[in-house]
Amino acid sequence: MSASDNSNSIQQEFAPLKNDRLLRALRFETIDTTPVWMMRQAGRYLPEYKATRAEAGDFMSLCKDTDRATEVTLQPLRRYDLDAAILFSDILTIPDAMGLGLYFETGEGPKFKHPIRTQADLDRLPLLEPNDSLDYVMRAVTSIRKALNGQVPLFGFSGSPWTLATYMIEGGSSKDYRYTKGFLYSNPEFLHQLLDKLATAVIDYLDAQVVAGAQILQIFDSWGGALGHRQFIDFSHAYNKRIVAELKVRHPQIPVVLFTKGGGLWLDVQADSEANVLGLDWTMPIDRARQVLNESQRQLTKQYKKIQSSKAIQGNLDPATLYGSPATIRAEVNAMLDSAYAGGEKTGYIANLGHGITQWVNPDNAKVFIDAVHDYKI
Ligand code: 1CP
Repeated sequence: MSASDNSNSIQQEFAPLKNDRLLRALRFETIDTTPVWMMRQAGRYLPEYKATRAEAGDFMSLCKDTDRATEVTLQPLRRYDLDAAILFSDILTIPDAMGLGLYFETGEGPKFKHPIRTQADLDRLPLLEPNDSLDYVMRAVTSIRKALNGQVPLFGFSGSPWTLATYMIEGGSSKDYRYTKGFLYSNPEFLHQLLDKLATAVIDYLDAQVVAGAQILQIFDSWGGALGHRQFIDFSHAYNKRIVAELKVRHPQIPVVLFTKGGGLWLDVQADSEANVLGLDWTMPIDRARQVLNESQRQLTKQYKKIQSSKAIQGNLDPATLYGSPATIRAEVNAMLDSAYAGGEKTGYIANLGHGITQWVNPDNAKVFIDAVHDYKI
């Protein structure tokens, strides 16, 4: 039995989807109103999240605790009329499973005990067995999917190879990517070896999430925007394109969202992939993105001599908008939706923030954002 047959039979074990607005929008089908969710919708801005995390002890224990990971995934859905859920986990589970020793220092974000700096470090990296070292993620996916009971579709996710590589080489978060870019310009072959291993890992990881019950996938290329133009194509896009192509072989029915923060300049580049949706941050106007994507569709159709389907767009409210008043949030949402539908087509768009919601947002303002999207008449 092929992997896709397997996933289809697994998917049928779960309750049918009651709210398919998000899936309809990305297929350019008619919708009653605009679907909306928020990147990092489970997190520290919610007091109930902080309480559950305190019970679990620390962040990774929360990720590994099936019941609590399910609980925090569902918390934002109890407060808000969201059109999707996203697995509670982290992009850094892959490097952790590869033995880099992830830990969180209070107030300092993620850190790795064993960053990748030498050929020996790279050669030691094991092949990822998602159902073995990351079985806690798969258990969470299945548990969340069951608990949702068809309420909304469930996103699985992964970091992109480039974004994961920055954490693995730097040993944590970075502002300048000193070591990663150092390799890029002094020993590109080394970086390509790591990215190649990560691409294989991401494919198997996302494949396993679909088999466990994920209905849509997002690849977070959070730091792709740090690259130069040609470097983005070679060190980020090429690997994302390969990942999406392989996922489409294994699971043709599962939509894929590709989100590159700072990737607005490269929509034409990213259009040359089988991703169904491209995520935008707030620097790129949605109407302009639509024009670029329509032109790319025409060019790629010519290039491949085969009709290419249009990419839906996801995004792109500046998360800092949620520090504003309810009236400001509503005005900004209306302007965003005017821009999304300016071309006249009233579908093909998923509302979201342009990056993750921050811990300083008042939860009531997130509700204003979500309700304003649904209140907008399309
Ligand atoms: O203190 C805490 O409770 C930990 C904060 C936290 C949370 C809530 C971290 C550590 N990760 C998460 C959850 C998380 N991370 C989700 C959950 C699902 C949801 O969206 O509700 C997701 C999708 C992620 C993905 C993630 N982790 C990304 C990609 C998205 C993005 O924001 O660009 C990245 C870059 C990370 C790394 C990471 N993990 C945690 C932190 C604080 C960071 C960022 C550090 C940095 O800025 O470099």
